[in-house]
Amino acid sequence: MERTFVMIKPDGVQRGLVGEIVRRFEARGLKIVGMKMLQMSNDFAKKHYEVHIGKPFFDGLLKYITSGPVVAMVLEGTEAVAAARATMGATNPAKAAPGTIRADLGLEMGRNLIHGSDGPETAQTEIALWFKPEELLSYSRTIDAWIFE
Ligand code: IDP
Ligand code: MG
Repeated sequence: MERTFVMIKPDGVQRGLVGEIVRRFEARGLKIVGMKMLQMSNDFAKKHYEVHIGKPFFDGLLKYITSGPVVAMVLEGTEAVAAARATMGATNPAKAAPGTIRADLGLEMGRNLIHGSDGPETAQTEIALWFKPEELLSYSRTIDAWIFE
């Protein structure tokens, strides 16, 4: 089983879309193994988005991501990283495939509602940045046999 990191951005919280977004991951079968709400500091946001420092959109991204509370979670399941990215849709909501979170709920790149790790290695780094080991739970659900073969 793979784990990935997903975060509902401030626009998702402000627009009352936390339930709608979490619902889509749960409906797909992904298991929530960690979840918390917080407002990112500038320093923490720079750590999270370190790879984007210096890019033209970075200042706007920093302002956006620190502008209000976010909901962070770790999801577990078969190919969780790729599955979560597919459920989120492309970075630009205007070009994302219909049926994805970004296409169905958003329009612009700088208000694209959700972050998700882009690969298994990034997922491990981001999970370690956001969660202490004791904040992640291993448990089984009675429905697991109907989701995992
Ligand atoms: P991702 O979130 O799909 O992995 P990244 O390229 O890692 O996309 O970019 C991180 C975030 O930075 C995006 O989700 C988006 O919010 C923001 N971003 C990226 N490119 C642009 C841009 O050209 N304009 C405005 N915001 C951008
Ligand atoms: Mg990214």
